[in-house]
Amino acid sequence: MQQPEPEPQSFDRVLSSMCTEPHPAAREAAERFLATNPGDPATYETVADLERRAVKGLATLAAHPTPAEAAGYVTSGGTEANVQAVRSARNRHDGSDVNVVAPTSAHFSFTKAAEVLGVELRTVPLDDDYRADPDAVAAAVDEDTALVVGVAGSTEYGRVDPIPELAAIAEEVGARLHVDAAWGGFVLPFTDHAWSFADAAVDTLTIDPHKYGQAPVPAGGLLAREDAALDALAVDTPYLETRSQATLTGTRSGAGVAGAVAAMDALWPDGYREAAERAADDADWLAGELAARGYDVVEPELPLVAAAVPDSTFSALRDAGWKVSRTGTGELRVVCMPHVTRSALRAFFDDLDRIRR
Ligand code: 0PR
Repeated sequence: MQQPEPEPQSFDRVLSSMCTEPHPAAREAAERFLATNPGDPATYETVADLERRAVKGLATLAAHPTPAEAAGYVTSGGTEANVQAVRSARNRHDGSDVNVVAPTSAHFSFTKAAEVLGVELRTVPLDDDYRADPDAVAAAVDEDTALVVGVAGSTEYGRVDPIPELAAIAEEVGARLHVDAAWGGFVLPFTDHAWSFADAAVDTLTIDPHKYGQAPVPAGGLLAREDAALDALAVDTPYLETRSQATLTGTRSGAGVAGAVAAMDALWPDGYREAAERAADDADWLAGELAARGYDVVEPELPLVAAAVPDSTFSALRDAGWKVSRTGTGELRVVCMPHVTRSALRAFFDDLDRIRR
């Protein structure tokens, strides 16, 4: 019997995802490159060229000093980029008893990295506005610290850590600095936060096209200031035309690479600036509306709003079809992605007000 074609869920009520509707040109480019494998660049030369363009584009966003020469590649997502950053720092560090120091706000991919790579993950407390506390980081590092992690756009509260301070601490003990801008990287260029290669001695950086970059999944991004960071990841590939491979996965998505390039071609910089500005306005509006209803709101820094709502309200919103999620301490979390329109937020408040009556 013929089954109906399953349709992906609509984005109308998705308020907590970090993915979004891809740009139409990105969707189309992804489809064209579905059967290509940038993991074999000597065979799939066009997609390999596109990947160099993707890296140059990402490096431009992240203010790399020489974007055309930046090292990096299009990963399967932020998780792979973060795992690889830890792996690179570990491989470049002298000594075997390596540790990584990260704020407790760091994404759980660092927990995976530490487990897989056999390094110690030292998580340190945040300041009272959910940012990495430089004093706590300074107290946690030692000569075995291979990597200090700063988050530029944290998953739960959208906070930007004090990257220049963290870089100085890393430098003092001979550690590298990794910035996780997986989500924030396509918004931060339009703010005055210090987060990029130009702002501090950043060694590696995660910046994901498949989040705010409006590229199709899978497209994450790993960038490095120097080639040595990627060289430290390379393994020999005896039967390929290319001699070595620095990626974690072997066969990779050419669709992700082509989609990322098409999205950046279409949207950098004006389209991304407009999206970032609209999202910032919406987040401020949302925070104000929640506060006006008496909820404790964590003031948005990037377009992500958290507010303490009762469990029963949260459940009722879920029952009404709203895809909302909660922080570790139970606050409702709304990520103002490009698909989250003001009219969707108004509909959300219509439901919230009905639930509260
Ligand atoms: N770094 C940061 C700061 C992140 O927020 C995330 C994902 C990652 C790294 C890992 O990225 P990948 O998921 O691409 O490997 N943050 C979201 C989260 O864990 C991911 C997400 C995306 C969750 C879409 C739900 C969803 O619908 O919450």
